[in-house]
Amino acid sequence: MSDFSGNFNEISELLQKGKAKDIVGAVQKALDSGASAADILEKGLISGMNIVGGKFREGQVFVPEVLIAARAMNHASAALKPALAQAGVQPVGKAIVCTVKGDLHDIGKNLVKMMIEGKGIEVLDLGVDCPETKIVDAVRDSGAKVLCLSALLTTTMMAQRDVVDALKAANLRDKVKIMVGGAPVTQSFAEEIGADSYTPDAASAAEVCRAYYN
Ligand code: B12
Repeated sequence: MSDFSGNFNEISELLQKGKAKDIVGAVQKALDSGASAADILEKGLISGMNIVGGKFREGQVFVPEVLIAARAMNHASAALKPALAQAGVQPVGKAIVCTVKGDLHDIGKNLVKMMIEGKGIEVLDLGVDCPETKIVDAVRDSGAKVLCLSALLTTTMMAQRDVVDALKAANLRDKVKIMVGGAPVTQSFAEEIGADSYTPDAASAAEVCRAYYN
């Protein structure tokens, strides 16, 4: 395969600058020149977002810059969606995704959603800041076999435990496989709260999720 690294750097830089319109063109250009959607996501978009995250941590950029980068990320992800999805495949089943209560971060959740859809699974997206009651109702009513909970804050990851407990209290724990993720979440935390699985990124999340339908 030829070297697309120039495109990946360009995409990463456009993301860091929050150039929402230009990044869609750059993503399309990379796809047209044969780069895979997974590489564009990892080497361009996520690596750019990680740089923004590092600068945010160091106090070199602030919330407005991060929001502008996040908007560019959402535009670029939407442009990648057709390439990630498998056209014309009958859904094998349904999954629920959401970001837990108190947490507004949705970029990772949206990527997990897209990658899962790309595996031919229908996704019910409950959005961000999602209370346990809404999740319990969705598990009861939707027939989804897998529940994916995203949390980006050390404080809100505790809400993942609350969801597991709320499902137990509603006698619905056995109805779904619970997957947890987000930057602060770990395998041992997943085990501690009684979730079924943890994975560190959207691609592996989609693999594990798909396996639950076999
Ligand atoms: C973008 C961002 C924001 C944006 C969010 C915009 C949006 N629409 O999402 C805004 C500006 C709103 C924001 C606000 C805040 N943020 Co913020 N934010 C970030 C930042 C820079 C990037 C997060 C991101 O999108 N990463 C890229 C995605 C692709 O990665 P990801 O979410 O981790 O997802 C991947 C995996 O984790 C996994 N995954 C995700 N979900 C799931 C689910 C399942 C089931 C599975 C299996 C896998 C999985 O797959 C994804 C793709 O590979 C991070 C820093 C960082 N580097 O993480 C800080 C960060 C998360 N934020 C932080 C903070 C402190 C805040 C605020 C409290 C700031 C403030 N003082 O107001 C608020 C909180 C708002 C709230 N209530 O939620 C801290 C959290 C510290 C902590 N440990 O708790 C971080 C780490 C920055 C820092 N270093 O200080 N933030």
